[in-house]
Amino acid sequence: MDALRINGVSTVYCVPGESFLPVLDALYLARDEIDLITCRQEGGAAHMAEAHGKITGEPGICFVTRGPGSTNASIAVHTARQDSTPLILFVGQVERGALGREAWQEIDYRQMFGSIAKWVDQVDSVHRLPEMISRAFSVATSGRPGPVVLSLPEDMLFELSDVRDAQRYQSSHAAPTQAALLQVAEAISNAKKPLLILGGGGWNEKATLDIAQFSEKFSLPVACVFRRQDLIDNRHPNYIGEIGLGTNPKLAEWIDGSDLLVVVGARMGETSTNGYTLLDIPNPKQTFIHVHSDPNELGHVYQPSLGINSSPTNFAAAAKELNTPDISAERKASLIQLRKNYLDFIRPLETSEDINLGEIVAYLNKTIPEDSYITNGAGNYTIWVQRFFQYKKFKTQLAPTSGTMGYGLPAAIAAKIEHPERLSICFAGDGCFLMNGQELATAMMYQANIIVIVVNNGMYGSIRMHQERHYPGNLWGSSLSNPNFIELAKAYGAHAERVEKTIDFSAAFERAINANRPALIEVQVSDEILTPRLTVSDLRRAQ
Ligand SMILES: Cc1ncc(C[n+]2csc(CCOP(=O)(O)OP(=O)(O)O)c2C)c(N)n1
Ligand SMILES: [Mg+2]
Repeated sequence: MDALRINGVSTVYCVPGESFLPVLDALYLARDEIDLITCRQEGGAAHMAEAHGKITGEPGICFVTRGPGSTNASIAVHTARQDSTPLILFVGQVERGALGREAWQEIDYRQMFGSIAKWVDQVDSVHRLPEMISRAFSVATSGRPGPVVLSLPEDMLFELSDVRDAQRYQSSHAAPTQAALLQVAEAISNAKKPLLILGGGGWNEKATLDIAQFSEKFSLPVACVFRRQDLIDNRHPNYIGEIGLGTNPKLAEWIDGSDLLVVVGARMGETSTNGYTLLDIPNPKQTFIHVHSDPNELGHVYQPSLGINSSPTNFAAAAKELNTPDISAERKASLIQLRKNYLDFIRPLETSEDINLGEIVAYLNKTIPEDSYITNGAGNYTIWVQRFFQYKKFKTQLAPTSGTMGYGLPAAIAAKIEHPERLSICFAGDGCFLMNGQELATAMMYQANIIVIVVNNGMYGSIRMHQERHYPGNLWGSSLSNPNFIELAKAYGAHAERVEKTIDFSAAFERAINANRPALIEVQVSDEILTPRLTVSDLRRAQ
């Protein structure tokens, strides 16, 4: 507990287990300084800790029990890995004398988490707790941030030791050389159709402002990769859209014809390259400048014309100091056109349906405070959120690049716990919501007054879309029979109501804000609508 305190921890998420009773007792003794949030399922607890890590840049902390506790929590280790989020998962372990016997609930965590965590280890000696916990903080936050798993054998936790505390952790980050920066400046000055692409982890608010300034100086259009749209204020005149699962075709066209891509922080993974089709592998035809905090990421898939090992924060701070070059009138004009394409793209489309999800998202976009959190999980409903919402402040988008369902609710709760004064709005599909719906109890218990918007289409819509494409008419395994979401939410003690017409949303939303407790709004949508521009009938006609 001293090690956690020294490293600045003020909130711990858990589902308790008998395997770490001494830790619970230490948390009891530290209760004035460290809040303990007890959750209903380790997947919820660990995702809350992961969201805490996303928001604060400091490792989220989660304690779970051995065996089943750890397998439940593993989903968030994967999320933290793909999202480059600092997270420390502490797992109770069987006593040292029984290790290797497949004792009750025993798992070898080094093997289990080996390929998804940045570091997994077991604290076999109580004397080494300060050393190993310090290392966990350094590893989770340095370079490309990520998850650490520490296993705690039960008998070790009962031991006593007289050991000095370690100092607060320091994270280390690479920075660009001056020579590399000058090469970047030269490449951008010579380019006719450049694009700055932002993504990845390890950013902070200052870095997002620095990079925006850099883009202004060099008249660079800026795109953000999948679910990293909050790395620049989307109202900024240089922001031209998201490269994700529903990329604006005009943006994709610009990328294809571009002569220079400056990628800062993003890995350019599968979701940001239209399934590895957007850029040529291993040598993109565009001049490809790749700035990444992990040197192993440079040349991992795409061989850069210039690879720069730097954190996004150090790169952004240095890049904004570069001298402003002369920018051609054509380039300035193309930026204006690209921005216009973006603004056209986020205008909600007409629909004859009772609910226009685009209009609902656009309403929130116009009305809620800039620092409100918007969270989501996975499913086709997220396409509307990501397309029609403009993220305005750093880390207001809590959305898993890992594409995990069930993320939005725990993330919204963690955000509300961290910043009770801000609105925290979770979008969930009917499928997504029930992956972690039990955490509504946690929201109630800690008065985390979130607003959940459940987009109910009675199906795992995203899967239905893929089925219709590949096996038209053979719908199998993707329909849902739902509970009454209103009654369900009310049973938890939440405020709840259903919206069936777009026009009724605003009043329902106002009531949810003023409910003074967690609230759920069910938005009933048709199972005919797959995306803002695609219906089931369209697909069938096209077959
Ligand atoms: C944990 C997890 N399980 C399964 C999937 C596969 N999957 C992706 S989207 C989806 C359907 C989501 O349904 P819903 O939340 O209702 O959203 P909709 O697509 O209907 O809008 C499924 C099953 C996933 N991404 N994550
Ligand atoms: Mg659904």
